[in-house]
Amino acid sequence: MKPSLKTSISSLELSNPTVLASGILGNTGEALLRVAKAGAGAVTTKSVSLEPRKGHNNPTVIELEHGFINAMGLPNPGVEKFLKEIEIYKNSSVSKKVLIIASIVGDRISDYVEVALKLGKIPHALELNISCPNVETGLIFGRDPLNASELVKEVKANTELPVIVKLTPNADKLIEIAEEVEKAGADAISAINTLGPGMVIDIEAGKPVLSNKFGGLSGEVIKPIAVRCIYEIAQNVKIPVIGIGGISDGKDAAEFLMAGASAVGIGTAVKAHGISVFKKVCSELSEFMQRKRFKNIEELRGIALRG
Ligand code: RRO
Repeated sequence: MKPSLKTSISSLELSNPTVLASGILGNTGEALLRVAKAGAGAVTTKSVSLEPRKGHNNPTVIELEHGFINAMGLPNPGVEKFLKEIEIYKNSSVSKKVLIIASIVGDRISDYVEVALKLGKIPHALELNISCPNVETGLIFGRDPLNASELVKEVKANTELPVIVKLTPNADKLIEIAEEVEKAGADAISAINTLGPGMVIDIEAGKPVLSNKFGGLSGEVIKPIAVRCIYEIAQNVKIPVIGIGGISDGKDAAEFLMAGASAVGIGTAVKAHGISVFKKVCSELSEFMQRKRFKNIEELRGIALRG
């Protein structure tokens, strides 16, 4: 019999564990619908802020041998405008089966709260992005357990939606932060955001390639760090974890699930290989589970923690 790929993240039921990670194809309702129809179990929007943001000047993304480096600088049209895109998604019947997670970001707690209030119950869940390496304020919450905890408490007090908190690998107190956000009421954790900051220099021009000079690394190159982060987070909290970082095939997904993740976020691989990656990851994961006689995701989840 074919294994079941169903999974859940808090109250969110997913038909399979693949989730479109924030930042790729998450700018419009139409693009999010394309990803949902291509087989994702859930989709996450690009991070949205209270006011529109232009982002950094080009070049903002560079392809490397085994990944990407980006310093987009949070470009987005602001929550008022973005709400319409989420509504486009919600008005499609696909949204009943493939849930939409709104990634939100701010410079201060009141920004996150206002964005959450404006979004109301339109998305199915909120993801608090406290981990963007490309803006000064991105790490105020992501690197400090107390700030992260305060933020989660305030947002939780102002929304009825499940709250997922996206953590950064660029924090020396990762475990403490995970524990604090759990205590503050977070419903789930997603990890990791991009690694860094890193830098690439154009040796012909003798200057950094990114206009922002520094950027966050994503893709295959960061996978072992991401797996370790998920393993350590899952060892220390009970809330579900969405594992993200360099996942592009069924084996990668199995690795994150074994490290304790309940679902897997896919971002850079969509950029590199297209939206067929969701079906590919699911069919390869299913084959792997069948070969190893895992009947469902729950049997696979966290076995490396116990092994
Ligand atoms: O827009 C960005 O520069 C960006 C964001 Br919000 C993020 O969370 N992670 C990232 O690598 N880039």
